[in-house]
Amino acid sequence: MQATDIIPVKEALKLPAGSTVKVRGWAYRRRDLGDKAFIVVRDSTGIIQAVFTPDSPSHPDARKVTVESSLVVEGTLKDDPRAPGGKEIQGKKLEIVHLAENFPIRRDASREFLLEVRHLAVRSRKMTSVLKIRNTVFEALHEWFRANGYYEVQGPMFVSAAVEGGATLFPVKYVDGSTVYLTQSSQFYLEALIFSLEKVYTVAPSFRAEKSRTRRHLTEFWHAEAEVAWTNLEGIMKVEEELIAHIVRRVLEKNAEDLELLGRKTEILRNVEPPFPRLSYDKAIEILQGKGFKVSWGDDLGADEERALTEEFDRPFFLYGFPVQAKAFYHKNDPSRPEVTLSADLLAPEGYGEIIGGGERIEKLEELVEKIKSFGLNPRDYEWYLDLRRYGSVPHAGFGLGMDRLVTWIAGLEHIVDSLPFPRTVSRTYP
Ligand code: NSS
Repeated sequence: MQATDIIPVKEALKLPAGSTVKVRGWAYRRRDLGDKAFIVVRDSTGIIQAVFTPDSPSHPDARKVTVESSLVVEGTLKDDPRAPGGKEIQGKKLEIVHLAENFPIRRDASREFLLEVRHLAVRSRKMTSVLKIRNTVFEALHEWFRANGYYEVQGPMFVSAAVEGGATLFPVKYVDGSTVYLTQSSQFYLEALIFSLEKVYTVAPSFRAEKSRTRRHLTEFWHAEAEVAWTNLEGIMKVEEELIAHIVRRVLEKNAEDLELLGRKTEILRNVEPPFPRLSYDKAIEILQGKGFKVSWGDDLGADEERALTEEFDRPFFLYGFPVQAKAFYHKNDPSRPEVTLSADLLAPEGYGEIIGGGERIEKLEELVEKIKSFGLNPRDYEWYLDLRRYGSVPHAGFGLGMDRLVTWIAGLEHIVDSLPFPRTVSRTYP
């Protein structure tokens, strides 16, 4: 390789002092100190400082550079403990590719403003690290499913019936004038596909018209879902814990620098090894009552209750055995205790709460029809789903994992909107 080839900043920082290097990127910081012009160059791999003194023919240009200008810098590497990465480029040549206008984002920018200029804010070092972690999370998920005999499939985004209750459906006026909805979950389509492929998964957006403005709700979120024939609740919980452990291990391996930049403490992430602890809903109610929560058996547990339960654990844990009325109609009731479902949520520790919902499905036609009716729904709206119980029905189970929630927890973020580049919430669809 010739010394003047453009190389990534991260590679440049590894070379010995005296090397000639050429890097390109954007001006992350810019200042003059006496007659020296300093430019910190940022590329996708890191940042490096370049200094231009008056003896360089590029010195006048270096003084003109504005924050976020795109540029190519060439010079000699020098050790400098004060510079980021411990090295500095003594600048010889500077090519300004584009002189940026006055960049609107300042250090004291408010959270709301940063969301308004998200198309620019995604350049921040914090956001870059989150997106690198997110990339590993998605990559590791595919890696695990593929290594374990799953087929990746795709369901439709336009659907005609609710999976997770009518209250959060997004109606869309369809081309023929009818009303259809954006999907809340691909579960029913995955259930149809286990009859040929047995083990399937998908990663796709799901849509929920959530009115709740919380730190963990998006109106459009990335949903990883899996469905497995011939298995039960215990079987699917094993799948979930193996999958999550694999993803976390990969992030620890690949994103140590990003976790550090985000100030993420990694002790808890290192605890993420199967088997995960299991807490029954019954016990959870006792714990919550002991902590002074006004909850009684049968109630759904909200974010506050979940947060209180996470204080009891230093790793992800399963909450199982939810009451029938607290879970969607498709969950199978426990034959030995019909008032509870064969379902489990996986909760992340440190206050984060639910990241997965899953469980066993009803495989008998009559039982499913009865349950649909008992939820006040019309079996006719679920004709094709009922068909799956008419032709070679089998016991099966599955789950849905909120990828944005998973990234939020792994990266230790305060709010789900920071786990993806362009969040969609109750109050935001721009940029
Ligand atoms: O409603 S879920 O608990 N379950 C389902 O949708 C099942 N039909 C999935 C399945 O078994 N195939 O949602 C699953 C997960 C949940 O644990 C969250 O992590 C995530 O999806 N989720 C969300 N993330 C972000 N924002 C919103 N609004 C949201 N809703 C669910």
